[in-house]
Amino acid sequence: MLALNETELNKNALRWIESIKKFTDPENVLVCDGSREEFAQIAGEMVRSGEFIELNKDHYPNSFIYRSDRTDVARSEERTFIAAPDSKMVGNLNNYMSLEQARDVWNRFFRNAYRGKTMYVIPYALGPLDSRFTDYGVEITDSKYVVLNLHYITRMGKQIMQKIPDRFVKGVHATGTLDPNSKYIIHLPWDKPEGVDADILSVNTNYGGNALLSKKCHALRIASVKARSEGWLAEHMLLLEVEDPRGRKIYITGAFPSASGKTNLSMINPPKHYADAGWKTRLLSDDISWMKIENGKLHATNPENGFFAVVPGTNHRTNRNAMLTLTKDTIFTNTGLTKTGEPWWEGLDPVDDQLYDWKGILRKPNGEPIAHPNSRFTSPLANYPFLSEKINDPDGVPVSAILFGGRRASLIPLVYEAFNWNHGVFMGATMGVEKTAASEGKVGELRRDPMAMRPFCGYNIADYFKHWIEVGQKLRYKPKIFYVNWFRRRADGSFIWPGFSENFRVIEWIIYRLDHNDNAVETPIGYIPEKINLEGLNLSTHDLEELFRIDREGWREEMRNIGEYFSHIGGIPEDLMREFEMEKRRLS
Ligand code: GTP
Ligand code: SPV
Ligand code: MN
Repeated sequence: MLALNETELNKNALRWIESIKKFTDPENVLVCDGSREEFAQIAGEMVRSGEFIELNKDHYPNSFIYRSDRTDVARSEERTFIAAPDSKMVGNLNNYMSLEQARDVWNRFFRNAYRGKTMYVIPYALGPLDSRFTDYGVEITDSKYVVLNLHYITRMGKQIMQKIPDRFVKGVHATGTLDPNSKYIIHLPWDKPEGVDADILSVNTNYGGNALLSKKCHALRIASVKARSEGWLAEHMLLLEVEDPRGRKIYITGAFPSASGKTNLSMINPPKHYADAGWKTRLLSDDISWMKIENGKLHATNPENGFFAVVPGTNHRTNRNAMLTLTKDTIFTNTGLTKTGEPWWEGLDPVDDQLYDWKGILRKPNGEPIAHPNSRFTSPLANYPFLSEKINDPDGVPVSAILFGGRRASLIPLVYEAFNWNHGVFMGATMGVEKTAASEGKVGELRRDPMAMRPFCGYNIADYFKHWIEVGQKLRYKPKIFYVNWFRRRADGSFIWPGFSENFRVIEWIIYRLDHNDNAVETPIGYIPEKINLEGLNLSTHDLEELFRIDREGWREEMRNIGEYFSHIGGIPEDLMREFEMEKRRLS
């Protein structure tokens, strides 16, 4: 850690940091250098204060459990705001805040917020160094937990300091009281009210997407606004490299809502018979992709440098590569803990002994989850055993297919393909999904989550749809768009589709469709596979029918619901309305 006068930050950045210091009145200011020594020192302090529990060093070296406040366990969409001069800029799916209100929050909660505390300054880069994809930011925080998470999920510290340009994204986070009713996560993508010099303000929370401002706040909400004005896309998407048996590499992105399978698909291992045939998979991103138009193609990169990923359900059968990733240099948030100092969660082999639940209570498993359903692990990308060679490529990788999808117990087939780009945009824009534990609120309820960006688009979603249409118009080589649903259920509630590595069978069909015109059946909603490799899967004929059945009455009901959703948003671009009308006609 460095004192302010020891850094290589530019004058602008230094002046900004001084002004925040003056307003928040910390005991001292430290600029993070990103070194292992710095990590060890802060982690040591957290172990001594009881904020971190050090795990069993033999099995989990340099790894810790952090228990967040019991009222602060997921992103808070209700408390997330976009502040703008005009509510029309923000749209009906975001929470609008006036610039005056943002200034009030700033004055009420940030003045002297760091009194008696250390103010940490974290200079970070989003994207590979020296790439035209890359954007820079500085997060100021009083939270050691935030500092250590950013060590893993961003490129940060000394190597970044002298690269911070005059204009960078300014984030200020204060842990505050954690009072749930006074949580604010505020974005200021456009004008700032007088006296507030920041793009992101976050207070009275210390959880994930609320407090790690590089992630959803910068890499999605602020970046999406920038992306629109500069003609690119900042998306809540995984990025996967698939190598076929001939050695050709294919890049696939996928937008699935929070806790709906991005990390798992990005870490997929082909089933044995595919691996034996020569198929390989490598990871580029598990959560966010930035995509720019290059020579008429869509090129993608991962702005992040690590994982902040869902833990429950992860095991050697479902996601072996995640298990290999999280066994060192990892921060666990809200998992359980065994008496021998190992993390535990639902999905691991049962333990009959008592263990500590996510609240720290020692008890036997009794049906109440031991790990919080939204418990997470934070690890650096470098821990991952099968990274793409292109992970740091300043040009990114060309995308051939875009997947949309979410949890849907019925109606949506296992996979279907859009007729064309605009139809694909319609599919993404109208994604209806069941809510998960990744954000506060009722789990399971159906809601529209366009492109998995409902909580993350920094501006009016109708303008965002228009932007997607326009990006398509600029692309000479358009990726094909598909919709997938791993989550269709039987009447008894069980999943029909085995999921996880078996999803590779769907990927194989998708890749086949990139090159060929056959092996597809046209339906009113798009193309479904004529044949898909289901060998060795234990699916009944009824299951199979269910996976690909197009229930026309159900789809007409879906269209009525989409109609209401579109009128709620308002201002839907004409091209999208045309897709909607055509889909309704095909279904009638
Ligand atoms: P965020 O990090 O919140 O954005 O989530 P994500 O989209 O990366 O979801 P993730 O891959 O972490 O999966 C969330 C949950 O869904 C985990 O409990 C997984 O075990 C489960 N899951 C993922 N893929 C599948 C699948 O193919 N089938 C089934 N049944 N469950 C899955
Ligand atoms: C998500 O909710 O999509 C996440 C977790 O990736 S958080 O960083 O908390 O937003
Ligand atoms: Mn996510």
